[in-house]
Amino acid sequence: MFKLDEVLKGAESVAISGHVRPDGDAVGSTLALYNYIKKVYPEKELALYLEEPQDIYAYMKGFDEITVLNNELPDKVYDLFIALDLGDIDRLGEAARFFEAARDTACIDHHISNAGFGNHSHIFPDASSTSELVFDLMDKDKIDKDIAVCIYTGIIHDTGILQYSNTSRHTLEIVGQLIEFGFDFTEIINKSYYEKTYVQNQIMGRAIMESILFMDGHCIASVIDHKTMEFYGVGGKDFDGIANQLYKTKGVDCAIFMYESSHEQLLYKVSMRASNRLNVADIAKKFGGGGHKKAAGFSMSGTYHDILNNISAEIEKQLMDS
Ligand SMILES: [Mn+2]
Repeated sequence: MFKLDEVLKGAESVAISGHVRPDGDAVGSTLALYNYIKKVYPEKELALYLEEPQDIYAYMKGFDEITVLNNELPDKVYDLFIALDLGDIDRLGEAARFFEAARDTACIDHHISNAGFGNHSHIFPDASSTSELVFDLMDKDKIDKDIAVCIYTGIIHDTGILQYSNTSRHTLEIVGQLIEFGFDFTEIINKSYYEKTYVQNQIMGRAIMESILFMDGHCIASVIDHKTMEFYGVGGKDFDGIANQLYKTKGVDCAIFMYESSHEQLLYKVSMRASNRLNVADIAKKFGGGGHKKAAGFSMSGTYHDILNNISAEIEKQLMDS
């Protein structure tokens, strides 16, 4: 736990970043903090580094000021680097170089898999989102409508629009304070959360159609291979919501969705969703990934069937213990 003002004090240059393949919470929390520091400490040199965010988030202030991570980054040493919404430095991607070079480092996060890193850490696995933690750290009088929109976005994305069990009374009280700023929250939910492109809907349909039920109907799994991705012209960012949709299947305790992230290396990106009977954060951690008890992910190489067998063995162990 730390005080934002104290961590920022003395830092003339500050860099902020969130996890690779940034989701609503990663984009929302980093932009909220970026806008806040820019407003409260205009004298500080400030940069926000992220992997290219989806343009569904372009309504947030500061979106155009994000430095998109690519291979031509400056050799810059920041006084302070703040990592948000990630449980492991590896999840910073190319921004890790700034973290390693920085004179001082801080971490704000809510992943249960976060063992703690950085000189200052603010890690609360019970928090709905990093955006909620960012709100807690801010001086409430200095939050404006633009900052509120960013925090709101992060909270609704990480709580499945205030429905997951990570939604607390505190979360709802924050949301109550945020909507008093008078932004169009219905529009934010529709455009950034529900809206899908035609091919995104098609690929979700395909994943559901070809899914398989196993373990007596307790598990559901689906895979999208490289060939199918090429056919539809889709990539990692087009699969949001598929694991959640699979999980909605009646009787299912665990949903597994994977896609081939590298055909050459036979590498799959795996997303898992689970009921109270399982802790998929533990499974993800075992395979080098991370996340939350009910939603986690990792990458694994091998064939689809090998990977599924590896995961199934872990699920079986947990179901037997539960
Ligand atoms: Mn998050």
